[in-house]
Amino acid sequence: MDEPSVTPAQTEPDWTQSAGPEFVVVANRLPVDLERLPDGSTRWKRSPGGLVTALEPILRHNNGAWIGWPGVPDAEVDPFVEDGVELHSVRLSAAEVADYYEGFSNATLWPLYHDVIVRPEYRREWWAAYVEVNRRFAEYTAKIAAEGATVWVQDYQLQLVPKMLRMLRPDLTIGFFLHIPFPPVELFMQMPWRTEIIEGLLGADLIGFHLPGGAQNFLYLAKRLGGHGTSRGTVGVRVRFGVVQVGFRAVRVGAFPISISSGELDELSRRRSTRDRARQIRAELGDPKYVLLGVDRLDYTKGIDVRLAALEELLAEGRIDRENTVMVQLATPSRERVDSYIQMRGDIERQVGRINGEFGRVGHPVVHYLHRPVVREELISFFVAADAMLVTPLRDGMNLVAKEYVACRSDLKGALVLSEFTGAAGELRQAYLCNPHDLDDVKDAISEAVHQDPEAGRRRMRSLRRQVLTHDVDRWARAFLEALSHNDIAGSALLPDLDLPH
Ligand code: GDG
Repeated sequence: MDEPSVTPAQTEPDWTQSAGPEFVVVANRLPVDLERLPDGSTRWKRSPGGLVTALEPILRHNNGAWIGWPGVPDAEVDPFVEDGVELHSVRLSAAEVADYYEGFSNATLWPLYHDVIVRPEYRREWWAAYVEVNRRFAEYTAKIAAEGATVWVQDYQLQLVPKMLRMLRPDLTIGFFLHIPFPPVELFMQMPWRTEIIEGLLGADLIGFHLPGGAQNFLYLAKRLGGHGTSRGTVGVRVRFGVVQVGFRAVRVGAFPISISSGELDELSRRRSTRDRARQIRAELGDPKYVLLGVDRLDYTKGIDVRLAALEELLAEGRIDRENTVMVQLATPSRERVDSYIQMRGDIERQVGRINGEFGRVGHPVVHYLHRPVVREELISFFVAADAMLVTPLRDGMNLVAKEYVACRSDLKGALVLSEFTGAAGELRQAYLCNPHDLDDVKDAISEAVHQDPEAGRRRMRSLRRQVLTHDVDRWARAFLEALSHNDIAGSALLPDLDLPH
C-alpha cells in the first residue's frame, strides 16, 4: 500500500507471436494500481502484498500473466510486461464498479461470508453485473491462456469464473482460492443465487480455503446444491473425503492457510533504521510505559469498536493506567462509498473522541487514531514499537497483521491479543486468545498481555515465531500449486476425516 509511486518499465511484446502464458493468476485487482492525477494524466503505483510477492517468482519462471482490474473505472490499458510478468487489464465501467464491486462483492458477499455482521443486500441488478464481469474475466482468460495452462482464480469477487472458464477452455487446469471465510449452510442459504455460486466454484479442479471449517461448509453445500435445481439437474454430485464428484470430474477441496513473507519482515524489522524509528515513535507518544497497537483496514469485520470498548472500560476501572498507556489505531481507508462503512467510520471516530475526552490530557490523548495508510517501513516500526498488538475481528479469513507483528518481534518482546474468530487463531495458539463477542474476555486478554511476566512473554513469542517463520507465503503458494498439479492425489490427503452427512 502507499509505496513510492513508480512507472513500471513497460515493454511492448509482440502478442501475436506468443503461444500464451502457461500460468495465469486471475484476481479482481492487478498487482499495480493505475492512478489518475489531477491534471488528467495517469501513472502506475505498485500495490505490494503477500500474494504478489509469493506469486511473482512463479509467474516469472512460468511465462506467467496476471489478469485484473487496474483500480479506476473506464481505463483502457494495453497489456504490458513488468519484471517478466504480463499484466492484462480488464476494463470496468463506473456502473460496474458500483454494482459488481461495491455492490455485490462488498455489500452482498462480504457481509454474508462474515457471519452477517451487517445485513447483506440482495439486489438483482448487482447480481447481473457480477455475472457480466465474471464472464468478462473468464473470456479474457480463455483468450490468452496457453493450451493446457494452469489458471489460479482468486477470491470472492470471481466465484463464477471457474465454471465459465471450464466451459470455454476444458483443456485448462483451474484452481480457486477464497481469501475470506466460507459461511455455514444456514447463512449461505440466504443467497438467492446460491446454486449458481456453488456450481461456479465447482468448475475448478481444486478449491482452497484458509481453514478446514470453510472447506467443510463448502462440501456440505456442494452436496446439497451442486447438480440440483432446475435445468442444471442433469449432473450428479457426490461428496466423499474432500472430493466432490461432478459427473466424471473430481473437484478437490482443501485447507491452505495463507501466510506472509516472514523472513523478509524479520530481516526488515532487525534493521537499525527500523529500530531507531520505533524508539522515536515511542518518544513522540510521550514515552509511555505501554503502547498498544491496532492496524486494520477500516472494516466492520475487524472489531476496532470491540477493542476500543474494552480499553475504555479497562481505563475506567483503573486496570490500565491512563497516565502511562497509549493506544495507536492505524485505520486504512477502505470501501468509502459503501453505506455501512460510512456509518462505521462515524461510530469509531465518536468512540475515539469519547475516550480521549474522558481519559486524555491536553497534549496527551490516550488513543492516537490515523485514518490514512502508512508506508510499509513505518508500519514495521510501529510493530516493533508496540508492547501489545490488538487483533480483535468478529470474523476474519486469516488476518495477516497478526502474523506480521510476530515476524517483526525478533526481540521476543511484545504480546499478541488475538480473536478466536480469525483464521490465524488456528495456528497462533500462544497468543492471548479471546472471544470478541465477550467484552470481559477481551478485557482480560488485553490486561494479561499488557501486564505479562517478561519471561512468560518471551516463551509465548518464541513459539509464535516458530510457527510464522516456518510457514511463510511461499510455502502456502507451493502447497496449493503442488496439490493442483497432482490431480491423482486424493482429496483425503488434503482434508482428512470429514464427517459429512450423506
Ligand atoms: C483479506 C482477508 C486474509 C494495513 N494497513 C496498512 C497496511 N496494511 C496491510 C497489512 C496486511 C494487509 O494490509 C491486510 O491484510 P489482512 O489479512 O489483515 O486483512 P484483509 O485486507 O481483510 O485481507 C484476510 C487476507 O485477505 C489474505 O488472504 O488474511 O482475512 O480479509 O498485510 O500489513 N500496509 C501498509 N500501510 C498500511 O497503512 N503498508
